[in-house]
Amino acid sequence: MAVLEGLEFGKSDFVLLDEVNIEQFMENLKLRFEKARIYTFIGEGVVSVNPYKQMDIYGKEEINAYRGRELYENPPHLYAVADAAYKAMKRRAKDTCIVVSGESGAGKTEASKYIMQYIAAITNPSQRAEVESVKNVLLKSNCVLEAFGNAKTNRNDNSSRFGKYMDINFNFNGDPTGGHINNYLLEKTSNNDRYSHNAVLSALNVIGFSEEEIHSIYRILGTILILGNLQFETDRESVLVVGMGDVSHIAELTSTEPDNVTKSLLYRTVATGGGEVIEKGHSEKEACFGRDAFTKALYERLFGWIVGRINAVIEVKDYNPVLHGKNTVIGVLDIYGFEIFDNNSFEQFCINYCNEKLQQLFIQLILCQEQDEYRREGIIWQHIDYFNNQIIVDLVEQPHKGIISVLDEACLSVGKVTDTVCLESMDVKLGQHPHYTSRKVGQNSTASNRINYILFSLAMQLTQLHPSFLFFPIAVSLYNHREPYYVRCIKPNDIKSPALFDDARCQHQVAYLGLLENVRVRRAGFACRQAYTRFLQRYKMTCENTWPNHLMGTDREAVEAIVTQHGFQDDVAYGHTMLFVRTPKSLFTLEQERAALVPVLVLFLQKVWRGAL
Ligand code: AD9
Ligand code: MG
Repeated sequence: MAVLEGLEFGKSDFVLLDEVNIEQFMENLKLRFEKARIYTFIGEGVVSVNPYKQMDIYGKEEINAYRGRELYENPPHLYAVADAAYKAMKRRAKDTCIVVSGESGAGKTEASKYIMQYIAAITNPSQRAEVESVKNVLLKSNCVLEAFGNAKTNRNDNSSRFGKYMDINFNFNGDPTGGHINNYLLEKTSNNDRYSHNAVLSALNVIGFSEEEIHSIYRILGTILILGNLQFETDRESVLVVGMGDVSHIAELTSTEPDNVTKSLLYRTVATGGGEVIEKGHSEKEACFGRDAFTKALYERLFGWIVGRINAVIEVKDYNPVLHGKNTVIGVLDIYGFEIFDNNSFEQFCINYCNEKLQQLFIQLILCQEQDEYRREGIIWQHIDYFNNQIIVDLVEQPHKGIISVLDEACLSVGKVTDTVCLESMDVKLGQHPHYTSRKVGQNSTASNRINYILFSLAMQLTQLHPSFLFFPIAVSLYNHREPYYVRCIKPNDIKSPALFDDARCQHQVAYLGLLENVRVRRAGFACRQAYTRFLQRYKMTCENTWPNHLMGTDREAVEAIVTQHGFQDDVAYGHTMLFVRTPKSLFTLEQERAALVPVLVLFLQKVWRGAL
């Protein structure tokens, strides 16, 4: 077990706490943060506390220390998790994914980048040019995506306003052959100047954007900027654009006529009851909503196009499974963290809903599935209670009465439904829900008109653009079939200080991330499991009774023979179809022995083939 660190740094795995309770958990987390130990394991996952200062722990030396090693040989680190996912992919041809979660500013994006850098550093030892170029694009794409998709908020100076699921594809050698980026819900309410123009330009060039494409990006950005500042005025019942110079400028940038611009800003097309299509003028307020929705749509499309363009460069080409073996994947999921502002809009609703979905998946995979598997396999197990946030997810997405469904209904009749009607409908449908609090219009100063604004832009998006959050379930199902590895990020304080561990804030995050339950399940359970046949195949050479073939009745008996010969029978339980191992140390001993035997065996077989034996 991670013995390399002394106890003065606390326990390097929460599983090793003397007692699993919130006091001990918090004490350990705080001690480690204060001793600049920002990572702590929970089994194969890692808890990370944002240090808010540069740490000297991401260099070549650390990369080499973690490369190809077992999880518990080194102190906890992102690299240990990245390496575990990589090994699972390489050794067992498993598709894996690393899910990085935590609230806004907790360090998810930084963690994802270190993970990507680690994977890039340990692959392609022979420096093949085509693999290097894939790695280059994958790494550079972060800079471009952040330049267009991040913004300063009061929670995080470099906040991701989009969710990113980056897949890296590998060949049988374990070298990256390509990748794919899925982006979800770009929040479009801010622009960002954090990224130096030159760095972004150079990244665009490396990725392969042509001069013409880069020029088009700037034209669209110009349009968005001017459009966002357009004002309207009402002159005797009709609505006009203030400042026709801007309209001409937009027309020029978008290669159209000024008339088309004004028309699309001031009118909408409506179908009458008799099937006739007419143009109806906007009110001043509607024109403002339309302008905002259009600006956002343009920005979203630009961003989507950039992501698509990067994907076209890195997509796996000419992959022949017969020649190249199974194409395996590691995904890294970095979504916008849970956030609450003083004024929360539809975006916060979507962001927080996504986070609830992620937590639900974590619960399903780590807590439910784990316990289900023990039950299925007949392993004696004491059930552990945990808060299941399914009830919150239901509040949002239940058919016919969830919040989305109420909003949907209201969207179908925009113009007729007022804020009050919509809120009342929520009260009727959700009033009995234990986690629902009724909101009355005017109850707080920001609520009025908010809903109408939300509905209008939602209606625009639903009918025209399909906001990507609706596709979030696809992201969820994408990683449902993969072996998940978790990085759970914690934000130590709200003032971005490297020296402050705000106990209450941290404890709150530990609670809603379900970390204590995670430790309990992990501790009561078994770190590793393997089907008998697979276990036998891999380790039969380490036991004289099973090599080259066993003569026992069943594979399970043969596995028992291996376990007993290596003396870790007290560390395992036998299920119906698989072996459960409590601590990874036992498997590690077996792995080492196997690694030592493989070359001897190869030599032996070579001699047999040459007829020397
Ligand atoms: V949001 O949901 O996108 O708003 P993130 O992604 O969780 O949020 P981010 O990774 O952007 O947070 O981290 C916020 C800031 O914390 C960074 O800009 C760094 O200044 C700081 N940070 C985070 N992790 C580290 C780290 N490992 N080392 C040093 C860090 N600084
Ligand atoms: Mg982020």
